[in-house]
Amino acid sequence: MVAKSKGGAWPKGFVWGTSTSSYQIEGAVNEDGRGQSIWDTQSKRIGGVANGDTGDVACDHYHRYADDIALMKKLGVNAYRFSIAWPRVQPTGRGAVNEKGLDFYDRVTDTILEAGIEPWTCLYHWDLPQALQDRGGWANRDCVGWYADYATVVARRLGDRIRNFATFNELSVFTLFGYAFGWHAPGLKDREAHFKSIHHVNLAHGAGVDVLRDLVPNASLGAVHNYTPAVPEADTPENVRAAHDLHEHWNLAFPEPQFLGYYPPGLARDLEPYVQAGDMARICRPVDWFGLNHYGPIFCKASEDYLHGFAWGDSPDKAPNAACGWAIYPEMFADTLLELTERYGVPVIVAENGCGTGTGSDVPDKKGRVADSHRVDYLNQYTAAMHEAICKGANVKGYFVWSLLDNFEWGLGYMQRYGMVHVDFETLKRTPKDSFHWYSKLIKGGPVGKYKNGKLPAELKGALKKSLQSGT
Ligand code: IFM
Repeated sequence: MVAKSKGGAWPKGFVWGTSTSSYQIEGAVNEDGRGQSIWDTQSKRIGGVANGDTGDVACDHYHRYADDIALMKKLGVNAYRFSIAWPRVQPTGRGAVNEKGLDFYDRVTDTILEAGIEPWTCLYHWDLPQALQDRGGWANRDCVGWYADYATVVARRLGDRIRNFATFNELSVFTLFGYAFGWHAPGLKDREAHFKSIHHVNLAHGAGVDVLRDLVPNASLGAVHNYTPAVPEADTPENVRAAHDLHEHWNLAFPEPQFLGYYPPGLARDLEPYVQAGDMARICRPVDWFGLNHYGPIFCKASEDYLHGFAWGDSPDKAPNAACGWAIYPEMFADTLLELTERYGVPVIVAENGCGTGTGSDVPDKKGRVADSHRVDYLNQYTAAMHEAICKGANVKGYFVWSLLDNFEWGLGYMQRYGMVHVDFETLKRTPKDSFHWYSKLIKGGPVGKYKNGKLPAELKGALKKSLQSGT
């Protein structure tokens, strides 16, 4: 239990970290035998990524990992979450293993450990080998076995030094955006493929947990979910219904079967044709924590233009804004932490939280200072809300800022920056921003800030309640 003090008191052994992912920072896409991923394909497709940006070079972390880990040491984090690129380990996703790819993750792991930082590793942060997509990707049930084989290779190689593994990152994002909305790789808008991908990713999670439990001594396992309130943008029956459906897809599609052994009602109906005898038990394997990625609520609306009838809507006119212009509701973060503690009964690790800003912001001044007060403001408020939730009983054991470095932001390319370290994408020079120094102080026990209690208008609060209570 944490003392109910205003600042500085965090649970003993609290994990303070920062997160990155392979395709977003590594670059070196054609080096040392790496195969192609679906994001190589997506970024080379006209219109696939803003400005035609690609991850070909990204932050060049493949060559600069030692400098980046030295920065983390300076930052003072005790944990670092990174992901492994499946196509570096198995260039065609199946069979032949690429030793040079594994060697890279060996070097990264050893350097992290030498810096006194604990590695937290995610097996899948969206860069599926293209060769597997050519066989249907996650819409093909065989992908479950391919993933289990890949997990086995990684566990055998790194499991002697890494015990914290996430099976997947943001399962609902890459399935929804990749198979239903067409925004992300593999760029599909296919109802059946989307439903199949949800179920197969759930099965792969279960298979991954089994492999890691068998092969990694003292393993600490989980999946990293996005979970955030889905608020109707206006209180109409259509929007309430849309929010209900979005909540099932975004928040519940993966945690419910993984922790509770069943799909939420609407999805259960849609997925029924693909669920075989014994599947729910295969998915529902005991894990050690709930990985939470949370940035802010989604305001949503009904729309026939999207496959499932829901779409992103507008935030309320008088929404509380962070300095970056985002509508922010830190108290909803606190509510989410309490809700997850109660619903799933395992510790929560906040695996991502952070603030993205657009082109033109986060620029070093003449003296080289990057004064990202918008990010400091955001992080201050969200960590204060987390502190409050912990004091009220939320079982939160760790917090990772997204992200260490400015990086390749998927469909937005390099337009949006999330880093506590500025990256000049011409020279690749790294410059710690004000938020880097702020986070460093927080970790050392600096004061917990205050948050402005951004309240939802009563009408929307009512609409949110209706959507959560409505049947399908
Ligand atoms: O950059 C992404 C990350 O890959 C997944 N979570 C959200 C981040 C910011 O959009």
